[in-house]
Amino acid sequence: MEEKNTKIVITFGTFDLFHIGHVRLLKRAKAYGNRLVVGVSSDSLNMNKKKKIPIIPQCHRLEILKEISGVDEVFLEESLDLKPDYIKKYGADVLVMGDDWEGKFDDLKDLCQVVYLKRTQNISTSYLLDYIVNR
Ligand code: C2G
Repeated sequence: MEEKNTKIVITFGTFDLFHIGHVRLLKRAKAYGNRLVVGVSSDSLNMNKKKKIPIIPQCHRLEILKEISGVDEVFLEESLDLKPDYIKKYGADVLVMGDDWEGKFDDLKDLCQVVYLKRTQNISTSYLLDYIVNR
């Protein structure tokens, strides 16, 4: 049986106002394999989920993620419920998410390894937004 020498990692995010927390999550995620696929949540998914459209439009967020070293492929995440389909479509061996999602994807452990990583402290998109608005 031919040894599968690619280990595919998948992660998901909005990555709005791209910041150091996003960079460190992607870097640590890539360390779980040798190919990193990133699902970037669409503007409409965010409108449905967070009742607000991201500051940076999806086409720019996709382009930014595509240019991050260590990211091998990006795609538009259309729904939170499609993760099993995306994991199968991209042949992911590991799903990596920040620990603000702790336990939320344990039901996917029959499809792939599921890893929650500690978030980077004291930085977030909402914090940046508040800072900019109240500056
Ligand atoms: N993150 C982090 N440290 C921060 C901020 C974010 O490690 N200070 C991580 C999050 O935990 C997440 C990723 O960076 O794993 C992207 O974060 P967001 O853009 O906030 O994405 P989110 O709204 O959590 O994901 O299917 C999930 C959706 O795509 C939305």
